[in-house]
Amino acid sequence: MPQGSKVHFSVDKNVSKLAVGSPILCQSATHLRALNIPIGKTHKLIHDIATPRRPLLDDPNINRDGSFNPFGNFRFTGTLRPVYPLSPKRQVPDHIQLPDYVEDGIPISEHRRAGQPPRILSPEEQEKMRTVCRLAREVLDIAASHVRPGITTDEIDEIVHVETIKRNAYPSPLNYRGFPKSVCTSINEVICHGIPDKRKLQEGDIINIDVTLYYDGFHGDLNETYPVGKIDDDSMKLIRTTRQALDAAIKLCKPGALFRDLGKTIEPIVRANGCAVVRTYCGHGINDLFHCAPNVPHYAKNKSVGTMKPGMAFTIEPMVNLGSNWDLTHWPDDWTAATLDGKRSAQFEETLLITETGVEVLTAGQRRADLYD
Ligand SMILES: [Co+2]
Repeated sequence: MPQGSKVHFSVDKNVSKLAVGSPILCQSATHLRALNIPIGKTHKLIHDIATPRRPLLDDPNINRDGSFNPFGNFRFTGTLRPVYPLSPKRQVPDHIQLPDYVEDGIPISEHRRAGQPPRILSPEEQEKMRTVCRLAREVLDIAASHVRPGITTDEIDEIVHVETIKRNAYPSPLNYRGFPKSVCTSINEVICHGIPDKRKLQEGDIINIDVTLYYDGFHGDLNETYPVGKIDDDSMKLIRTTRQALDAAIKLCKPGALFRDLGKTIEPIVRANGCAVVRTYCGHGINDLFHCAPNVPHYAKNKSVGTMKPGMAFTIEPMVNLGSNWDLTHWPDDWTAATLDGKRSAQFEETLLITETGVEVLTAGQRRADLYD
């Protein structure tokens, strides 16, 4: 999951605690008043999002099965639409160790340690990073094996959630800054932070699955972009270019290398293939915090500070758009980041550890034939 300038979900604290889809949202206004929950625009908004609708003959935002697009007045940049209602909030059993933001969505320790230099992990902490990153890779690979036309992103979310808990880990995205699901699923023109919903994958789509696990006090974060069935040549080139750019950046990582130099390698590869690097979201430090220093931009001529040192863990996760436009806009859900021109976007992410002699790709997986051969 990239770090960046996400617009924070600005609902009243009492209301934001309620999961979309939670039965309490469908109680009467009197009931909400009795629970001391403010009623107003926000409640109406959440109520609207959480409730299936009856199709009207002339409403293009309501599908025949009662699912619907909750942002009918929004000017979408491409053809993808959200398909609501979201499924109810998934539960986490009591024995799972939880990060600090689970209750209220606020990663308080990230705020507390903001501005601090990147942490150097002890050998024991490095071993914990290895473990959680291996588990995260297992979960991503299982989720990816289910990618096919007809599966919904909510079904992928359920797979990620169940497989994460099977490993006694917590799905880090769940309620992180209020994110409603256990994984990010970003389709076609969505750059990142797509919310799993009832939309079925279609032949020719591309989908990024971004998995983060929290286990034994540490986070492990990775993502990959996959074709759904047969995809067009531009989409395949986009995916391969993005992977190539990440691989080239990883090769630079070693003690003494500068974080600001990674973008200098990524951007020319991307441009040479007729694509653009997203500037709004960056890679990030990762350890007992989900997102922390260093900031890792993927574009050239960035001013990121810092030198890589043994024991630092961070992600590199370039987001690459087809064409020349790197800019993005957010859907009214305040999460989904989509390209401005509606063209497709791809991403790959690995969590890395700087060692005495170079770099260890903690989330490394099997070589994908469709990316290299
Ligand atoms: Co990330």
